[in-house]
Amino acid sequence: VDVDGFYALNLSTVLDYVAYYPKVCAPIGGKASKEDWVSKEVGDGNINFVYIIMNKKTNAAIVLKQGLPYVRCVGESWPLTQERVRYEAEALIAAHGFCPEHVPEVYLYDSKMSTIAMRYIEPPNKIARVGLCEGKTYVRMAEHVGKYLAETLFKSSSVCLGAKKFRENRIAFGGNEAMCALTEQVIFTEPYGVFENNKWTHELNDIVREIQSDGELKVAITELKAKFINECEALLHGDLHTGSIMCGERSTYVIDHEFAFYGPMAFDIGAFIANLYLAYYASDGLGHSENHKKYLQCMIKDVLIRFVSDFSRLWRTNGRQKDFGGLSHPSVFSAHLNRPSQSFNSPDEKHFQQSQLEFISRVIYDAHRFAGAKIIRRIIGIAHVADMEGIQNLELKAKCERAALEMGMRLLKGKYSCKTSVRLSMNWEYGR
Ligand code: ADP
Ligand code: SR1
Ligand code: MG
Ligand code: MG
Ligand code: MG
Repeated sequence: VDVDGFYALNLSTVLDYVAYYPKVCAPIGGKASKEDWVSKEVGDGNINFVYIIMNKKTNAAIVLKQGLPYVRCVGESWPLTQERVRYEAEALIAAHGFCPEHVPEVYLYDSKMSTIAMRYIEPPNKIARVGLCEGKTYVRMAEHVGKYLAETLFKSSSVCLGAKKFRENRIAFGGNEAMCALTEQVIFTEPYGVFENNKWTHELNDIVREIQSDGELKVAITELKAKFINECEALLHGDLHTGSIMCGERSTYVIDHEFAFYGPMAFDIGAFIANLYLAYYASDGLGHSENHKKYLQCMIKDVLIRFVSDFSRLWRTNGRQKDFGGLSHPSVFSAHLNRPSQSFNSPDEKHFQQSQLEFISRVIYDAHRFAGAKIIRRIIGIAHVADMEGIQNLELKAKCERAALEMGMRLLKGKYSCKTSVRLSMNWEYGR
């Protein structure tokens, strides 16, 4: 092992590399059992290389992810800073701290080699997008992702941390510049103009022309891009699509935090629901049943309900109410935690619920708009999704993609209201 400099690992050197770090190879039996190790490269994402190193006698395994100085799916012509790996490691560690049951543990971050060693998420867990494309239903996924979103977004926000600590954390994650710039380019800019990276099924020429010349859409995407850049509310995952989530029957893990930065909460929520919409609109083309479509629709509703109820509960129990609008008696809230109906008549309780409702409704509203942008980019931008790409009949594929694009346009334009459903989800948590 060259301990001084960087080199790209391969199936053989990855074994020597792992053997060098006792903490990393402990789960697979330590260096002494190296003879029993086998490695494979399983990176199916767009950007990095991921190795699984397994002890073939015990079947115990670890994961080693390495970021090379370019975008994997494009090649060396698209250089990308390896600093992203540091952000990924730090965000994984933070998210594991916020929500340990849904984020793998990090064993090592090595800045010289741009590697992260982490817990292997074992089969039957698999990438959620793969399972959903096969028509699988994950009955706890909405609940788990809703919880993950509430825990990570709340616990990294000023509502939880207070302004001083929040600002310190925001500065620490403020520099993931290259990854934010990549997102700005491929989600908020390119799909709305003439760029070489864009690609789409040719049957969609008319609707793509419409998207690229619709003034209302241009205003909407410009506003969202400004939100993405300016609203530093919480530590985001930054790329929370169904390819960044691994699921089993009753388990859910979020991986791949390399786009992490302090941004608008709505961006993560929007990414997840966008990918459920994509799965929904691909369903007909993949031959799934009406039941599967209903399951996907329910999941969109359920993840939002769970996010709203958990986020409002966390805010009530762990928030810094005294920092908000002169609501100066936090004891009022904690004292009545289990008896909200008795305290509802107090002005502080009413105003507290009102401030939660305004804040959370705005997040959910923006999440739908970001979802619209994320649907559109996955059909006409550089990076498409397996849900649509897996549809063999090209005419059917174009039909599914068109339906998704039409939904994406409606969502991006923000043509709906969500205050009532947010109020209901908050009330549900409070038992009214
Ligand atoms: P990229 O940044 O290139 O998208 P990912 O972090 O998404 O890379 O990892 C690529 C693939 O590697 C995932 O789709 C998954 O199949 C596998 N993988 C990544 N992390 C783990 C893990 N901790 N346990 C098991 N498999 C993993
Ligand atoms: C070059 S664009 C690659 C895309 O893949 C990642 O997972 C992100 O979604 C990014 O936009
Ligand atoms: Mg990935
Ligand atoms: Mg990634
Ligand atoms: Mg996306």
